[in-house]
Amino acid sequence: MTKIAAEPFAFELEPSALALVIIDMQRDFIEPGGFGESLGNDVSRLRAIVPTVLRLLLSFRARGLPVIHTMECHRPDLSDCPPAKRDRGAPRLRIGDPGPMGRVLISGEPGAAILPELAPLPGEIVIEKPGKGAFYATPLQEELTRIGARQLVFAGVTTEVCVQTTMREANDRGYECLLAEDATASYFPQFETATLEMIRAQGAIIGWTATTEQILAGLR
Ligand code: C5J
Repeated sequence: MTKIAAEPFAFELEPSALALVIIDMQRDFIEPGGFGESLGNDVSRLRAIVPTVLRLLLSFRARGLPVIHTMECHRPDLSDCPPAKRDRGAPRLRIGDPGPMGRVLISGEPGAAILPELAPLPGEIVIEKPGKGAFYATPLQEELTRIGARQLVFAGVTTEVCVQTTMREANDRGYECLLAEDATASYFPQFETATLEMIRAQGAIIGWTATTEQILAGLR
């Protein structure tokens, strides 16, 4: 059994059951002018992980391993966006409002798209999700069952919101979850650090963490 040097202890790899899940690497969260910036966030921390996420993505593709991309977005009529989500706070732009990259977080709009350098290839699974977690109101569970995935490597943004929510949901469903520490980011460095710590605390209560280098060394 191959092992990945991970925290809090080695992750025992089952390559035939492995998939990469890249969470919400969308223009609206990562590019200036998008939804993330309109909420008052500095998007540069998120932008900085793009080369590392790309490295992970290309490595999985090169090994023929499955890749799943998620996107947080809503239907154009907002029928899947609870008013409690859209109306909260006083952002400059709300979900569905017209912005510099089209309507904010609406499926099919330029801002909701995944960054071009990380764009899904034909055949890769793309999950559009209305919530923070990627299992809620999506076919993710069915897709993972279809491809036989039981171990999930996670990357993407933001660490403490959509990445952590999805990892927790996956952990409850029995998946072994490994977060690529340097291929995830938060607008808030302290939340990123705290999330990594809480995931691996108490004997990997949610899952494992490892660097991209450690993960790729385990895949060799
Ligand atoms: C947020 C996400 N932060 N993808 N979405 O609203 O984490």
